[in-house]
Amino acid sequence: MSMRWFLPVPLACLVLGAQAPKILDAPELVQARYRKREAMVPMRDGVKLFTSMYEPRDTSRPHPILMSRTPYGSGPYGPDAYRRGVGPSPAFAKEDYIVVYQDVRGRSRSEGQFMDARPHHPAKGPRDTDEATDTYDTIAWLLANVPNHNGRVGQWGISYPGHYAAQALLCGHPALKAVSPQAPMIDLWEGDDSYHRGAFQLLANAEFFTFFRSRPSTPSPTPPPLPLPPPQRPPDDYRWFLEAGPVQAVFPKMGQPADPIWEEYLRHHTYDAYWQARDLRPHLKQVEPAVLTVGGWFDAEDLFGALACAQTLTRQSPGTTSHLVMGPWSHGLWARGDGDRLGPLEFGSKTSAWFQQEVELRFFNQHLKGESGQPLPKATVFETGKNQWRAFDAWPPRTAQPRTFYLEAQGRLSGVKPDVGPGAPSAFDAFISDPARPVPHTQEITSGFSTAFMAEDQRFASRRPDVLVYETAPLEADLTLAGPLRPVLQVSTTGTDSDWVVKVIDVYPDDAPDPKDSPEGWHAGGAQMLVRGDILRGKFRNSFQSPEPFVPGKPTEVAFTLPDIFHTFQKGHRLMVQIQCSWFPLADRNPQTFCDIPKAPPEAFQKAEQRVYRSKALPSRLEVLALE
Ligand code: PG9
Repeated sequence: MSMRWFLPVPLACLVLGAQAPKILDAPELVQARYRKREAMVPMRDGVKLFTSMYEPRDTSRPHPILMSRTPYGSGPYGPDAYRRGVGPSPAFAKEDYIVVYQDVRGRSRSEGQFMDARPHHPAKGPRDTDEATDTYDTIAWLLANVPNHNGRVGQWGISYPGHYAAQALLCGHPALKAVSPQAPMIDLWEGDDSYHRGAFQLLANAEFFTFFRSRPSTPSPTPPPLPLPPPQRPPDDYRWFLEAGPVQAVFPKMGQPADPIWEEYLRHHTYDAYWQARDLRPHLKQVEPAVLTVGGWFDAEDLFGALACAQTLTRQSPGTTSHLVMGPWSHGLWARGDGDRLGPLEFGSKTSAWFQQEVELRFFNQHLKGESGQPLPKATVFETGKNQWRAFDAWPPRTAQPRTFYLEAQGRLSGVKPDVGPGAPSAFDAFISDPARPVPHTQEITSGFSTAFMAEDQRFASRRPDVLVYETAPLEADLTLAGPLRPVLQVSTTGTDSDWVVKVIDVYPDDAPDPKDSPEGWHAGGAQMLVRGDILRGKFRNSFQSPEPFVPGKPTEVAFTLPDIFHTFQKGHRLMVQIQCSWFPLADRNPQTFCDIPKAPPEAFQKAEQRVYRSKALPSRLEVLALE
């Protein structure tokens, strides 16, 4: 039964906005409270990993260990160089955890060879290693070499460090009692950073690999070469990437050698053994530690991973104490900032500070310090549109009911299945998809991977002839959607491949009032605010491993799942669906001819006429879960 109740936290805290705890926001304050040590920790194969430990100077009682493992550098380096703060958030500043930071194998000051999202190997020999054994060996070393610990270890991390936290769940060390994978990469091809259902995440990867320069493995723990300076691009990525042409021309145009991992990503453009080996989901079974998975509804990088981690644990590891928190956050916003707004959206409370104090700190204190108190709910989820936290005993909520919205003529979206015959002239909508003029993913004229598009007004797109728009009449009552969204499109194309982008949008009434400090030039009246959008590369519609061409002109079903939402479309608003065949430069362009896209020559990029059917026999629709 889902419980509509405020979380076990003083309501005033929510209404007044959780007061961020006093933070140790300066190295000297950290140094006054913690003693820092550094060590090269030996793994079972002899490789040593750089590890720094911040040990509380208060030795009057034993303290738990809280660890984070990173490929981004765990500096500042040097026993006298202190971090500005220690732990997952300012709420931990005075909690006196023994906080440990480690460079993963092959990165920064650690020895060994780095491997991107290193696959987990369940069956290993005594000297074989992976992230699980590196975590196990590190925990064993810490317990044997760090004084004054209480024998209990936790791990946390956001994004790539979140991925290593998820990998830690597989390590099997009995002292590991609590883990918080936050925006973890779980499947880089299906929905996390590298691809989304086969569409290469061009902009994010171009940005990432210009700073994450993977260095050739060097056995000595010497600092990696400084990253190449980020390439200077003119402030218009849409134009810059369009003029760059096919995706393999991007790094040469940046004047930089292509990064080896970027090259690896492009070589593996289907869901082949390379990606299947990196999918953590099959291994998330019989997980012993308690788990707090954290994600953001507006996270453009690893929203998929957070939901996949939590839902896989629920399905495959029922004995695990597993909690999910989904807040109104972009990537990692829960660990910084107030979390009270995002672009034009306002959330009415300091959601990040509340999460840090009332959820994350409680989770670790309960499992690592044995603090009593009400256990966290199974799911603590922020309801956008109503701006309230809600707790459920399952996610999606057990009481959410399936509903279907059908595409109809004149751009209508309704709960009524169309009864138009298949041959009727009005049984479809059509547009020309031109790879030379792809639909932008944002109206911003910008350079760099801005994630503002996740909560952006889509009126710039709905005015284009190559974007189909369907919307309900003004809602007569609030409509709350809670869970995944599943577009089921009946389409045809004159090409042999195409991408399909579906966006679910909250349309504000024309008289909607502007928020108090709304962005310059934006008005709430008539706004078409993106709630969720995602993409499927059409040739993977039936199989991620074995792409199939479209038969030109043949009606074909294209169905996929968009990541969950928890959003109330308020009475008077409209539910809108937009459909398009490009989302650029967020995703690379599809030549719309069936080919090895990373190697596609410019001449492979062809216009195509796209049809979306909406007849009785070919009903295109959006399947949702609605909460009464
Ligand atoms: N999610 C980010 C990322 C990881 C791996 C590849 C590309 C991006 C990150 O760690 O921030």
